[in-house]
Amino acid sequence: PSETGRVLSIQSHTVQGYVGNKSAVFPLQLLGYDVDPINSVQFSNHTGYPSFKGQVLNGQQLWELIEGLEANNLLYYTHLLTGYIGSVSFLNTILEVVNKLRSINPKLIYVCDPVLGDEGKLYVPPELVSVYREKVVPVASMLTPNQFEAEQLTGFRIGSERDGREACNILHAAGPSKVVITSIVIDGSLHLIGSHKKEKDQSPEQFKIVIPKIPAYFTGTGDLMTSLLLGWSNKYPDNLDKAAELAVSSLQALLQRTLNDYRSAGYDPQSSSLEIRLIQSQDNIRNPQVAFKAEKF
Ligand code: PLP
Ligand code: PXL
Repeated sequence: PSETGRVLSIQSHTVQGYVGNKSAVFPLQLLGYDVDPINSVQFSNHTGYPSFKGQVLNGQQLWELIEGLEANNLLYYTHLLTGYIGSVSFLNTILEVVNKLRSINPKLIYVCDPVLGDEGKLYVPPELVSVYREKVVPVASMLTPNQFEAEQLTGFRIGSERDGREACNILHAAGPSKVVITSIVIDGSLHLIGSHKKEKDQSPEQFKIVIPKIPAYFTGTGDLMTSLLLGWSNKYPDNLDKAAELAVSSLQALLQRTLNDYRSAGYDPQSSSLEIRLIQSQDNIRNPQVAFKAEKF
């Protein structure tokens, strides 16, 4: 494995529970990265609860933090990581951040989870879709959409594995050399599809990992998955399949622990969204046992 790095992670913060930076920062630290979090919001809890309170950072305020870092020569990063973004103005400022970081480190890797929605529903303002499609995807190094997001970004309906691979091809043509569609539901099981275009005029190396669907709903798993993919794909830059095996195996061990803990406490895991047992799963993050193998196409 090669060197680790310095990650600027611009995501949500929740006081209680694990989504956004709360879900992404600790795993990256466990994997040996220096992580500098910028909290795009600070909320009491995630928005799936009946209510929440808190503050939202605007694009101007994000830029102030970047200027503060720049004034002290603290803007050298190997990676930028972004997740849920709630407004066009904030997303446009992220684009300025990408440019600024690349002016300091031209090799900066931008890992983008293009959070738009899930299961047929948008949960961001619809104007964000075209900004992601036209401006963000082209500058991303690695993209981790779910099925719905890949469809929104390509305009291509995904109904099969073959469609998933084609969606990856379309996304590669727009910019990112690594694409991981984190979940496509096929015949009741989840398929992750990974795609690495190593050379401009070569077809990408593609693989799938079949994941059993766990009968519960979790929040923060997408954010965790993207952070693990960043962490492992940087350690194995030419083996996206191996990186994805490690990430999926960590995540599945954590989800099983979460489910078991809720069950042994007498909760019905299907009754509401479960808070992931992130801290308790630190060994599964540091040293995942690969239980899910990638199958190359
Ligand atoms: N939930 C489960 C059970 C998963 O296995 C995965 C990814 O592997 C995810 C969620 C993450 O998917 P998404 O990016 O749609 O949140
Ligand atoms: O995991 C995505 C996410 C990010 N940020 C906030 C959230 C959620 C999911 O609920 O509430 C504030």
